[in-house]
Amino acid sequence: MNEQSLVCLSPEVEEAIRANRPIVAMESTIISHGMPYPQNVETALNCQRICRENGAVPATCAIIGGKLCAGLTDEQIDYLGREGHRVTKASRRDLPMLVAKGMDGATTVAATMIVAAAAGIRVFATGGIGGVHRGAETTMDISADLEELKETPVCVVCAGAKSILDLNLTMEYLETKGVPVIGFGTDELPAFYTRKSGIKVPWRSDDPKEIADAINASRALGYPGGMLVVNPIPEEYSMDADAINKAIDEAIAEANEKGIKGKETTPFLLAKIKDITGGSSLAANIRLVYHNVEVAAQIAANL
Ligand code: PSU
Ligand code: MN
Repeated sequence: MNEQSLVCLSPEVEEAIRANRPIVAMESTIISHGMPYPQNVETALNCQRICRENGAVPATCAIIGGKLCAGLTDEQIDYLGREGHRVTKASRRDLPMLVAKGMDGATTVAATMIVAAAAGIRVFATGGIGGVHRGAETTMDISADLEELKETPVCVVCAGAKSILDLNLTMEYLETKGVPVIGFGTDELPAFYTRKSGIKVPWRSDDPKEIADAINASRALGYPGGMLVVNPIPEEYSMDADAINKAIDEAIAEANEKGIKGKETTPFLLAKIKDITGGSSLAANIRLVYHNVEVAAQIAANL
């Protein structure tokens, strides 16, 4: 068994890698655990279309039958969306046993980076990354996504992180790990549903070509890890900060009351926030993902 024997590429992705064409990886936990059916499947398919319209080949990633798949069929995407929480949410620590058992898993940001890197894909678009949870000083709940950014050479384009997390601690953690964080057209870390958090990012770029140059420089420097591009939600879709923060506080209070822990925490909070906001948070979430796919495709085109 070697890494390549575990990887399964769709014909389109295989051809794009051979021809050195732009490719954008996408995750599948966002499909199974991040959004409800059928909006999850619609969004994933629209992301692939938007990616193609912007000149890049989409590679939605998942573990299927114990293989690390880059590029899924529409049927596989529909399956992950319908199964929802019945599919294993797969992060780094889950891949060895999923492979050994020949199981399916929907990949988080961390696991999608592993699949993308194994396939030779260098840019990845998603909604939000995992980070340092509020109260992590006692729970130690810190997403494996942050360690992966330090270790695996993939550039992740996201809309920052939701303030279900402690955004200050998340930035501190990334700084400690030496992960380059670049605001695309912004000096501030976006807070997913809103464009601002009041937290400065170390670098700003307004040019996808410049970000592609930084990816190449990171490789030339021999850095093992990736890069985080934070791209604010478009103004017209951004939410009212007070309303969304109230919903987030309520969701966190309920999670604490119910004793929700570990890998259940993020999916629980995402679903709760959607319920409390009557679906307006889902609409914003979908729009920001589309925007991230566009920017990721532009970066990939310049590599
Ligand atoms: N944040 C979101 N939407 C998501 C996730 C996070 O706004 O769908 C998912 C991503 O797959 C991310 C994962 O990688 O949750 C992080 O989970 P954890 O905190 O358990 O590492
Ligand atoms: Mn966690």
